[in-house]
Formats: sequence, C-alpha cells, structure tokens
Amino acid sequence: MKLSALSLAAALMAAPQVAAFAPAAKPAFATSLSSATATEFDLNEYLLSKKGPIEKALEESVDSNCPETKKICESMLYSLMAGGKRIRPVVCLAACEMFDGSDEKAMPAAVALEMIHTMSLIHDDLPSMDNDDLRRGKPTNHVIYGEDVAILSGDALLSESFKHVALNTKGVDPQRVLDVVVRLGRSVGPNGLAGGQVMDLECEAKEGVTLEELTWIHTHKTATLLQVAVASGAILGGATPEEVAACEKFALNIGLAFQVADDILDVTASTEDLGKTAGKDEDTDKTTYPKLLGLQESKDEARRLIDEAKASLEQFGDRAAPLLAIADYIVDRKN
Ligand code: GRG
Repeated sequence: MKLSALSLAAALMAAPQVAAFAPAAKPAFATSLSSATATEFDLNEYLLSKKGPIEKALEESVDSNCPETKKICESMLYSLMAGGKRIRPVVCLAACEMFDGSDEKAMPAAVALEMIHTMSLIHDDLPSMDNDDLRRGKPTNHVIYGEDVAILSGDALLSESFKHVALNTKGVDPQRVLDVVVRLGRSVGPNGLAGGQVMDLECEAKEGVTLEELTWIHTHKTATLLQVAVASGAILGGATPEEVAACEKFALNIGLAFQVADDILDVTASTEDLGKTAGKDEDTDKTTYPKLLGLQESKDEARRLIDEAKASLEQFGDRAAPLLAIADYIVDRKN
C-alpha cells in the first residue's frame, strides 16, 4: 500500500521517527542469559548508553564546507539522521568491547557501517528498485530530493564511509584498519549488498524460488553487512583471527535471523510500527520465509538461527552479554 499525498504531507510535517530501539517495556529487553552466564543484562540501558554517542558521531560525520555542497549534504543527513535502530553500529561497538576495546576505537567503523546501510536503504527505495515512499517513518529520500539527488546521496555516503573509517580510526594498528576497509568494500560488492540485490531483482518475477536461493539473497543483502559490523568491532578491539572467525559465525546467523524476522514483521506488523510500508512482500508477490516455510516454521527457524549464533560466543563468557542480548532482540523486535 502506497502513502497517499495527504498522509505523505502529514508524515513530512510531523516527521515521526521510528524510535531507534523503541523504548519497549523493559522486560522485553532485560534478557536472561544462558545458564553459563547467569547475570541479568539490561539491554535497554546498554542501548541507551550507546545511542547518544552514535547519533552524535553520525551527525558530525557529514558537514557541508561550502554553499555548493549544502544540498547534497542535507540529503545525506536527511536519511542518515532519520532514526533507525542503529543495530550495525551497536554490534560493532559491542564486539570491540568484548575484546576490551574502547568505543572510541570502533566509532568511525560504526559510523561507516551506518553510512553504508543508509546508502543501501536510499537505493533500495528508488523507483527502479523497490519503489517505496516511506522509510524510517519518513518520506523516502527521492520523494524529498528527487531521484537524481537520492542516487548521488547514496553514492556520496558510500564513498564517505571508506574515507571516514580510514581517516578517523585512531590508536589501532593500521593493518587492522586496512582489514576493516577491505571487509567493508567486500560487503558492498558482488559478494555483498549489490550482488544480493541483483539476485533479489532477478527472483522478483520468478516462480519457484527455492529456500537456497532465498538464503543466498539474504546472506548477501542483509547478513554480510552485519557480519562485517561484528567482525570489524572484534578486529579493532584486538581479536585474534580465530576469535574474529567465531564472531563472524555468530553474526552470519543473527544476520539471517534478522531477515527471517523482517519477513515475519512484513506480514504481522503495521506500517506505523514498521516505519515502512507493511505487507509489501505480499503485494509484490515476493518470495519470503513465511511464504516458503509458513509463519510458525519461520519463527522457529529464526529462533534456531539465534540459538546457533549464541553458541558461537560461549567461549567469551560474560563478556558476550551485550551481543547475546542483541541476538535475542533481533527476533523479538517489533520493528
Ligand atoms: C549501490 C553498491 C550499492 C548497493 C546497494 C539497494 C541495494 C544495493 C541493496 C539493498 C540492501 C537492503 C535494503 C537490504 C535489506 C536489509 C534490511 C533488513 C534493512 C532493514 O534494516 P533495519 O531494520 O533498518 O536495521 P533501520 O531503519 O532500523 O536501520
């Protein structure tokens, strides 16, 4: 269902934000960890402590330095600061922290990840892609700035992301920073967002899309960036290659669970709660996990992926508490 001109105008004026980590009732986030780590961890409190610094770093990351760049920077900031759950930056900081790394070390990578994610949302919403006019509770970038500027804003966010992480990461071995930049690049290319999106477009009009094809699409469109988010945090925090591999295994599974949950929410949640058009998958006859597996089996699959993800972090004990709680949040979320 598309936004009418009237509701679009109302959305524009009120600019309702999809609350980043909407303040759900506390018990929903106060996660009880596995018996191995019996500590009660308050995810809500944790997320709130990260949200302020992340929002500030994002806001400061784009700055128009002359009148000529005012429009492009405004368009970039419009989407970057439109709300959003900030999951990728948070898992990056949490992974860094798991290895005793400070937020300061991982913040430039966290910002870069959100820039890349925002770019992918701007491009995904374009008329030639998903053609949507609502994102994060606000009119999409091309609705406000036009398709031409929206494309360029996405491009600018993408190139700035690499510059941002390379220029601003301090106190970390440059080899580790280079590793992060390479991983970020890989996550956007044919083996990441772009490849996943092309396969998704190819499958749109296709009958009989298989579970394997669907999983390939979402591994590349969704899970890869989350995997790089966790791996980057771990690398910047000083993890060994074996520890990074364990983090990647965790993140691949939460990334896939994230998409299964997204498909479930598209069927079960409202446009208002989602901040984007609900029921879009069914309207466009898209192959989704609920369509292939049914709703209950999709919920079971999401839970199975999360449990498998959490098992990968057992070796880190209590230090993994934030990532374990975020894993649960990914399937329990309401938007
Ligand atoms: C231009 C090189 C290039 C690549 C872009 C358009 C595209 C290729 C890829 C689409 C990627 C995409 C939109 C995947 C969906 C991922 C997803 C589940 C998004 C929703 O993430 P949330 O729920 O959103 O974290 P918020 O708004 O909370 O940040």
